[in-house]
Amino acid sequence: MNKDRIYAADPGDEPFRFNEAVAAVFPDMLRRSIPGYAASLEAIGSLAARYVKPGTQCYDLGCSLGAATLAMRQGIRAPDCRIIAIDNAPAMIDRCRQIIARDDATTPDPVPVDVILGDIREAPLTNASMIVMNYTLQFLDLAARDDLVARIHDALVPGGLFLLSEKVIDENPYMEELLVDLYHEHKRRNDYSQLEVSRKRAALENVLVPETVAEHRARLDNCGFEHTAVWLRYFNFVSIVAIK
Ligand code: GEK
Repeated sequence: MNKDRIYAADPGDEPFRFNEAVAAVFPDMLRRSIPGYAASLEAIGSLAARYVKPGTQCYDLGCSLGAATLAMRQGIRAPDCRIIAIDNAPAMIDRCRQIIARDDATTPDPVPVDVILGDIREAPLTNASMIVMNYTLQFLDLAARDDLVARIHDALVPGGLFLLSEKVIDENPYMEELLVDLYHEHKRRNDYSQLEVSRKRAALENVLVPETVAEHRARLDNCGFEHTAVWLRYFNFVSIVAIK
């Protein structure tokens, strides 16, 4: 695994982008930067085994290198399913296609996967029993979020599942400061320098826009999801499961 040293160098005013340099170190970046990331993938596999229904589609929106797609593929027990993995970063999609092709070659009777270069704000969604957005909604402009989550709800069959993982902000400024501080300490333990942590933070400003857990839950409720629960929280990173 290539080590993420992107912010060891000064990026100047350049905002964070999902380019080739990021794609090349991405597995290491997520493992060291997102507390709970491995747990999110494990749960995606378990939930796929329970919720994916025969003859339906699964979507991985903002798939990057396809880690959640592979977790769904390993979990799915139902026949005649298809996974559609979408990302708008060419560097991610090129590598994702290679990773899925390698998995195709080693998995007996693999669930078919379509890897699509495209914007999830415009992607058609239909006949889905499971839709995953693992740390991706946070990168969309706020105005587009309601519409996409409403379309996700509409695309799900009854009893279908939406898994939403996000970085969040706490409504209590004292707690927000504490959680950010603990998170930065966690990154320091994972071998990011203080300078790397602060440069990445600055580069993500206005690129990753977090909301509160209450805002996420209200959006899911407004879109008509029957049941929602936060099943994972680790500092300011959460994962929510919502059932139609
Ligand atoms: C994982 N889910 O490993 N349309 C399509 N893709 C987008 C858009 C958009 N409008 N905006 C951002 N992305 C993955 C990790 S990473 C999370 C997801 C992170 C894509 C972007 O190109 C990137 O690949 C992904 O969303 C977010 O489980 O880097 O913190």
